[in-house]
Amino acid sequence: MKILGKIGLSVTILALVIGLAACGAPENSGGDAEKKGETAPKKLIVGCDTSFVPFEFLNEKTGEYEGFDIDMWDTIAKELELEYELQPMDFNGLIPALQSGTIDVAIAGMTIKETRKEKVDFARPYYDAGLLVLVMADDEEIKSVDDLGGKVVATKTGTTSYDYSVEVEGVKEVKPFPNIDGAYLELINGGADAVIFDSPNVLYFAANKGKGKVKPVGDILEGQQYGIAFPKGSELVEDVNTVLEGMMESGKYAEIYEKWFGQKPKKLPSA
Ligand code: ASN
Repeated sequence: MKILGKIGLSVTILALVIGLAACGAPENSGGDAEKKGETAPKKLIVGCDTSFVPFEFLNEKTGEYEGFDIDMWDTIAKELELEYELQPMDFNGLIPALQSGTIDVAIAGMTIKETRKEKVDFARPYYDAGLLVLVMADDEEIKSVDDLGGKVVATKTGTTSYDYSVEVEGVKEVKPFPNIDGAYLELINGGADAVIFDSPNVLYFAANKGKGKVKPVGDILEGQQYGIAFPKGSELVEDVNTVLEGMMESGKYAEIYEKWFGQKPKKLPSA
């Protein structure tokens, strides 16, 4: 009996040891799965433009991208506990990249329009904009879009400004550039008489890098709204809409807006 008792005890200890080892096993295999990326949270790839002041641009001192769009997305991602990585690219490449799944989100001051809605899904509008004509500071001839007859207009490829420019009556030539900085340079170097582009970008450029060299003329043309774009059917749209609404109610939106545009928004973009 005594011997049996001892054996019984040893068996119990052995069972305990095996049991403990077994308890550790799922943790180990979980670790392996994580290494294979099975349980690790997916890092979203967020496409943005390479240069679209003050929405997204490279801060040459820090080597980091910054701007209104960058702050907007960072706030949304933090709220939704999403990990992400920025992927700056030519504006024209963003929609194809969403369609092919190379990127998961695009935030690039992208105007919501019907033809784009056929290819991607947009969250609710987050910014109200329009278009503006920019000319040289000493230009006495072009006072508005009505004076562009016989003139050369530079703008950015694949944008609403390109679509608009080719429809302006009498324009001699529309020169598209993959990046708006190229269009501004063309104007300053005398290769174009005007630039037509998004009003916040034109105003920012005229007040900063282009100060004293260029001036915006005429009224703001064609009201537009910017939206964050996702691949068709993305489940993120609803969550992002909820966060956007919350940011507009809480004042966080107005705070980010004021940081980049120097004043609180006159009105919030309507959904
Ligand atoms: N808002 C314009 C567009 O979506 C231009 C841009 O560069 N974002 O076409």
